[in-house]
Amino acid sequence: MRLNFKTQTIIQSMTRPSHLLFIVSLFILLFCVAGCEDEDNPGGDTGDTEGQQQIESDTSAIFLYVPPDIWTLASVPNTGEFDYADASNNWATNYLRARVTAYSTGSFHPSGFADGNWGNSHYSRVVYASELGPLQTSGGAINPIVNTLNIAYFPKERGPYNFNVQGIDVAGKLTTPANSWAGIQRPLDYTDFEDTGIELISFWLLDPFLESGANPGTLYLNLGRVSEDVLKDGRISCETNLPVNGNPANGENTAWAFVSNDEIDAYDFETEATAEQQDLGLDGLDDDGEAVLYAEFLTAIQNERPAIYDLISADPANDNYRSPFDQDYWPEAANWTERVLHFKQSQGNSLDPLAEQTSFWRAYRPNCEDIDQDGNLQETEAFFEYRIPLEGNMQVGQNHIVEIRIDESETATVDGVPAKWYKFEIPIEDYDHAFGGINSFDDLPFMRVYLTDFSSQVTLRMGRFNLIRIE
Ligand SMILES: [Ca+2]
Ligand SMILES: [Ca+2]
Ligand SMILES: [Ca+2]
Ligand SMILES: [Ca+2]
Repeated sequence: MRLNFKTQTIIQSMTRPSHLLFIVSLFILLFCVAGCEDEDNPGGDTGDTEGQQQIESDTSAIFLYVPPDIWTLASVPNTGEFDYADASNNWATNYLRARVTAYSTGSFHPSGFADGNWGNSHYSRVVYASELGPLQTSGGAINPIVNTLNIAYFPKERGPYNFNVQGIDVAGKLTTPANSWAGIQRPLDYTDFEDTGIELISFWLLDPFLESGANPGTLYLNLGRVSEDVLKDGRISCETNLPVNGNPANGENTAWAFVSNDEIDAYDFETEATAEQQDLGLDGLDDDGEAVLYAEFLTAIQNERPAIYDLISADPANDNYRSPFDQDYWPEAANWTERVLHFKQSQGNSLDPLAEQTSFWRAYRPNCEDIDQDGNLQETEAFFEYRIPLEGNMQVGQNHIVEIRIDESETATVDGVPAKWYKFEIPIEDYDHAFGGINSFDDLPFMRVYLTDFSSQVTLRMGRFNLIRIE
């Protein structure tokens, strides 16, 4: 089991604007070690700084897709859509949470897997930059492979910390997948969009329905203040604050978690040995501890869903990590959209012995609700919401779609189906709703991305997911 804590620190520090000059060069180094001649040039050779890249003389892109593990589990959106979203210390807050995984893929091809298993899907194959058209730059090399941010959504799979007995069927699946939701969120480096001239959210989306029937649903983007309190108890859950070496626990249980009373003094695990003790998930509990804190839920499962009691009680919080590359766990025929199911889980994710060989699949950042690392729990929900209904055969002009590209070349075709990409350009000012009284664009410190209304699994594969700054 090998963790590279120095590398981890570098990745974490990427959230800090002051470190970004340092980071851009390190980023190249870091990922090129893992085989990244294929990067879609994330700020690399142009000499640009601050996590952005000049794309025209007066335009630059701020990357939202890197680093991929900066995206963490989202708090429940308090939009009125999801019941009890504003309740505190109440399990009902999470009753509709399903499973989501965010990960990034470039050219990486794990050893030990046949091409047919790894690449024979639009949602795991290599994407060449030519599929998305030329990237206009003011200089520097263009790399041939696009590093995509992939968001896999599983509306039938029970999300972590979802204790809704009535919402789980006798097979352990969620009973009303179209009502489920799940999402991810991240802090932003530039929060004053007026001052920095950020005017657009831009991304390419691979048609999500190339390998499945119609499964319409909705993608929502939130910009502004979204709550960091994922386990909504008014307290910061942070793995690096959990007890080590048998120290008496200076903390207490909420309805959701064991939380420390100490100030956070680190966002990295100190050593591999401390990681082994602290990598317990947002609830701060191992599976035995979960059985105690969530005993009421387990008892109800035993009484009302006895057939799945063993399954559920093995991981009561449903937060245990499994590598997509774990050949003991996944049957050989499991496809990659299935294999990522447990990738974003927070218990045991930092201890993955396979992480070193998995390049962009790193998941070892400690889990912590304080994602902007300011020592405070941001609980306000005040944000602009952008609503993007997704269905088959969308057209230019619909849903902020500005361009459609179909690529019939061999590398972009799977089982006779060519790639179809939609380019979205969403003006920041063209929001669908403003929640929590927000009325200006000068304080937008977070982004949340969530999905709902889908009835079955969907993977959103996004290329060049950027904020566009026009100077
Ligand atoms: Ca909390
Ligand atoms: Ca667990
Ligand atoms: Ca963890
Ligand atoms: Ca914070």
